[in-house]
Amino acid sequence: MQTFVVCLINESDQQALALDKRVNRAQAGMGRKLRIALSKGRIFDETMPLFEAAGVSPIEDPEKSRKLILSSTEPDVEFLIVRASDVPTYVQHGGADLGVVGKDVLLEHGGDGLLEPIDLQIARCKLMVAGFPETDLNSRRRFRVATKFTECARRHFAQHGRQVEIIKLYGSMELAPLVGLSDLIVDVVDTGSTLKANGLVPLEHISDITSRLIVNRASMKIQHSRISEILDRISMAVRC
Ligand code: PRT
Ligand code: MG
Repeated sequence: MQTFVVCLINESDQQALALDKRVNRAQAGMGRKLRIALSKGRIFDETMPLFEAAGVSPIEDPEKSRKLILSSTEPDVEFLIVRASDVPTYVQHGGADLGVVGKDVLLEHGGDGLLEPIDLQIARCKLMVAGFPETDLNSRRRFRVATKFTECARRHFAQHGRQVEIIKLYGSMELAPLVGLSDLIVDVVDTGSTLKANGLVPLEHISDITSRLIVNRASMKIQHSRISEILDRISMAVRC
């Protein structure tokens, strides 16, 4: 006869177990190179001058190479090329020790297991509610909101006491109101020209956005001196 043991653990035990797992993963990573997760495109282009000034940059161009792990000018550091929205996940779970990510992605993901020591002050934009110019946000109607930032949108409208229906999209949010899929969108806006080209306007500000350097909390404990030294060099580059 088989015996099953059911073990009930409370929330603080669960958090301690999750931290233990992260520390174990970070310890397992001690023998390997330090990993920095970056996305291609805007973040990569704007991060590189800072990282070059800090003396740590990839020796291959990710736009020309199909490699997802790139060696760097520092023998004990490598770069991981991942999708922008995946950067916090890689860093949170110890697949990478550090990462560069937009505050928009971070607000959406949540900061569990992550430190956010440096505002790199790059890829500046604003997270906004947008829609047609005649929209009255204070009317009592239930708006439909298309966005990839579903958690941010939910929080924002709840804070304003507005009832909304959130529709999850993965891109081209500006299209949704044009075809009647939604009344509003929540998206990042830089120059505003994409909104304008589609007959939309910014209606409400949610948050100013810049890119942040994030660090796995357990990696920071275990490899404190190495990571701090790199953070100091990057902070210096941001200040210059
Ligand atoms: O493309 P993918 O879905 O893989 O990821 P991503 O879109 O998150 O990555 P990417 O590289 O486009 O953006 C990375 C980060 O750059 C974002 O997380 C933001 O923090 C930041 N950033 C800064 C922007 C913009 N400016 C920006 N303008 N991200 C996106 N846009 C898009 C916006 O979504 C809209 O479609 O550009 C359009 C608006 O631009 P304007 O200038 O017309 O207002
Ligand atoms: Mg994009």
